[in-house]
Amino acid sequence: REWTSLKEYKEILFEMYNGIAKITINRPRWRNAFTPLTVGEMSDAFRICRENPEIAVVVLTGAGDKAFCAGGDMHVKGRGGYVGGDGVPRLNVLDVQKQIRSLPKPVIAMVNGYAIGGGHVLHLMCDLTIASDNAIFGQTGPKVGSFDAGFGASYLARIVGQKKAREIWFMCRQYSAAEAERMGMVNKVVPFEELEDEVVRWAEKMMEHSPLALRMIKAGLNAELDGQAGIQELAGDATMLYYMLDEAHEGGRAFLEKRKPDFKKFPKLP
Ligand code: 2NE
Repeated sequence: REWTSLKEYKEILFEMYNGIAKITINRPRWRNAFTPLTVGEMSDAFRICRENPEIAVVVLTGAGDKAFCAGGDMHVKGRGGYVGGDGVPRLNVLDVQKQIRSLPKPVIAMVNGYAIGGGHVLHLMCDLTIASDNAIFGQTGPKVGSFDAGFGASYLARIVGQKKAREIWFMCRQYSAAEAERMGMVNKVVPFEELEDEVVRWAEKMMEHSPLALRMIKAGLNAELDGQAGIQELAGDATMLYYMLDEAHEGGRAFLEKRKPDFKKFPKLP
């Protein structure tokens, strides 16, 4: 399979194949732990995934055969956040979580090894998780002086239930791919050598389906949990669809033509 590079970065790879974009955290020496730069680059790539109409499905993964992502890079964890080249502490991974959540296209986590801490939350945020049989999942926050009480807590609990979510955070254990699948946070486990093929198969299957239907379903599933922000997403999609109708254009045209709009001709469906 020939992936072509979409943009060059320092700490991630950003590639595309047949309508599928792949974002790879590329710091295998540190189990793909992220720095503010890694996260800034991911944010830029996810923005491009949203904007580029050629991209139908996005895959998030880690380089190598050891880790998907081991969370924030502890070497640069300072007071107030992870410190980047500009000396400013940040927790910009939370912005990427929101980007994945609101991206109007399916995002698949291709978990190829450890998904730990903030890396575990990243896989949770993805719409689907396909894991290789060597994948290991877990939170470490309370052990290493951190926590994610946002999506990392409440969305985790929505997926695995309150008791398991509390166990995962309070005990800081590691879970096998099979256990994660049983808990409902992994869609499928395959041998490591088959991981990418399986993910591409899932992506291509979704690409046979109506992109608008997938978009609306994702927004609807989010809206139930995300309060006003979730309703805003769903409402934005409703507005987009409305703008596709003559009824919406009549209003705009009438304004520009300095006449009263004629909305009477439009159907009032039951
Ligand atoms: C991931 C894990 C379990 C892998 O273990 P193993 O035995 O396969 O590898 P090892 O030897 O621990 O790691 C290999 C190298 O990667 C570095 C290690 O320090 C080691 O470096 P050297 O000793 O060879 O020099 N490395 C691994 N993870 C790193 C990290 N996160 N930051 C910096 N360097 C890292 C094992 O490595 C592990 O448990 N890692 C730590 C996982 C962790 O606690 N992550 C932070 C959680 S907090 C967080 O991510 C977070 C949050 O809670 C809330 C908001 C945002 C972020």
